[in-house]
Amino acid sequence: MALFDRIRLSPEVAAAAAAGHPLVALETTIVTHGMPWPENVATALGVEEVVRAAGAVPATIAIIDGEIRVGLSADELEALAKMTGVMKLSRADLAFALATRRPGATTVAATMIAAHLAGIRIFATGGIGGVHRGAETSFDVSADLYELAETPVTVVSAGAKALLDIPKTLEVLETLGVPVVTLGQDALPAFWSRDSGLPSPLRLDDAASIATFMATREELGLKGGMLIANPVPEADEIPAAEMRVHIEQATEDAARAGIRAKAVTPFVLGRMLELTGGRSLATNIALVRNNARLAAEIAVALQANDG
Ligand code: PSU
Repeated sequence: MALFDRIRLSPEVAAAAAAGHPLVALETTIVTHGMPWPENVATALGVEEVVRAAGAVPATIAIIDGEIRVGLSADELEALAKMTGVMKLSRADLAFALATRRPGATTVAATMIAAHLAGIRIFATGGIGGVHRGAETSFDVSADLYELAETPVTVVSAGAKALLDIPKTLEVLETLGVPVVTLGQDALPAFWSRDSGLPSPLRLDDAASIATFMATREELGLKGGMLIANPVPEADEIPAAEMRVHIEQATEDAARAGIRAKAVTPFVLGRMLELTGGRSLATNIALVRNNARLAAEIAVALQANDG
């Protein structure tokens, strides 16, 4: 079976690709494993609108009926958001879901692979996976980091999720040659909070400069993507000092419950929601929307450079 039999573009995405319009890839693990119903589907649909309003076309990615679907209808998105037993797919099991026709949501790593196959260079998410706390004994390091080193897609995030070991995550990204660029400030953001307490390796101040940096890496023939860290808007942030207590509690709870590997991030995000009385979810929604806007602006700037 040829590659084109495995990928199906929605009519909106196919028309945009044919016309050379800016496209932004969006993932679905955040829908199936990152947020509860019904906020998950409302957020996903709202994020698509943010991309459209900023002049680009959203391409939400999932695995349905043995195909990589690039662009979902509202009904398809809602069905996926309600479904139980959806696989959380990364590089290791993306093809497994296709081969066995299991429904699958794409993580950052799998979305990057699918976006690249579809010719999309920019992708917006909430926060990437990274090196988990205690990785020195658990070896739990997200495949997202290795994908950033391999696949030429720029990922717009609010930083690595604060539940991770952020200094170790930065070290691995540096070793792998992945640029980490924070928008508009010197400090690396930490997902729910604007300041991780660590300096960002690189800083740029607008979408056009990010597009120029991407083009320069392409000119040099450097493989892999890059990570953009876009601080959550001030009005929506929860300060790091306040989050620290909840993160410690949630990770302790995960360890006590014997939660491991792929299940850790969804469990901890769910516990954070309870511990913060819903505030972590409101902040998560705000930061994803903020990232979608920036990703669309970068896609528009890239197209202006190309044209
Ligand atoms: N951003 C969010 N919520 C999420 C994710 C990102 O706001 O749930 C997902 C992404 O799909 C990312 C995954 O790839 O969490 C990381 O999972 P892990 O830590 O198991 O690699």
